[in-house]
Amino acid sequence: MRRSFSIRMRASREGFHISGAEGIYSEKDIINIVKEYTERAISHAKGKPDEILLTIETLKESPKKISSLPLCTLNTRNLKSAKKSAAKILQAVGISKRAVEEAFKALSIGITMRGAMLIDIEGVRLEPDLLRGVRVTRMGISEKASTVISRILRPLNINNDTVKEALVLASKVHHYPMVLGELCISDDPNYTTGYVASSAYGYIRLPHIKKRGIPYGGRAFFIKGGELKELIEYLQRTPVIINRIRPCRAVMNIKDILKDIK
Ligand code: WAQ
Ligand code: MG
Repeated sequence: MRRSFSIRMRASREGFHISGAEGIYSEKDIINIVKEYTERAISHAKGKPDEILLTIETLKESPKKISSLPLCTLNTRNLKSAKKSAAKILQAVGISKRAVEEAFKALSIGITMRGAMLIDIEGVRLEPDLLRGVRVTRMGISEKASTVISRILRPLNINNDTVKEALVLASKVHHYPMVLGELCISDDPNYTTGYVASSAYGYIRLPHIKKRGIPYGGRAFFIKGGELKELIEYLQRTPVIINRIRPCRAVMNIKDILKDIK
């Protein structure tokens, strides 16, 4: 078996996070990826880092190969309709209104966690470290699948690292049956599109889920019953690589999305 490596980058200034990236690669790619990640770290819009951490780690198990979630973009035009649509989709997969409200509340108090909240379907927070959350790592996309997704996203004008990396993360997360849904809002003050994801409806982009200028965001994973420790172990440690791309569609409305439950 060919060895795989998890390569991760984290750049910060005075302890504050500036940028990060990660993927799973083979040995021949290491030098190029380190160069690419370093360039990203020193040329981020948030400014120059004073520390760049690079981790290159051999994976002890071969990565699990999975498909990406199907992707689409909702036609939301303002904060109110984006929030309403997010709530509708999350409730359609069995998450209570209270849990959705809890997530929006926690995402609006202005604290940025490094990882995600875990919320049960009734709205109870389950992550062991309430300040840090649970960080998903050890995921990537094969070179072929990356080329395919770029070719699909380009005509939709969304072929950028932010979308691709969020789709890879969500595809890993929602492969685990205990995860029912996800709400994500970027912490970048200029990035106002977020998403909701679920294995039932896929990755649904939500334009205007955030007011421009807000410097915090976050992720909430909605969890149904099961072994929490194993879920966290999967999210943090199991290597997963996307090697097949499912359909990506242009702009849709909420009715059409809720109609075609997979
Ligand atoms: N694991 C768990 N939570 C994370 C991780 C991770 N690996 N990375 C980030 N988070 C949490 C953390 O609280 C961040 O503040 C928050 O998510 C947002 O992270 O298709 O850029 O990296 O156009 O700012 C959505 C893309 C962009 C929508 C998401 O997230 C689209 C984005 P960010
Ligand atoms: Mg960010």
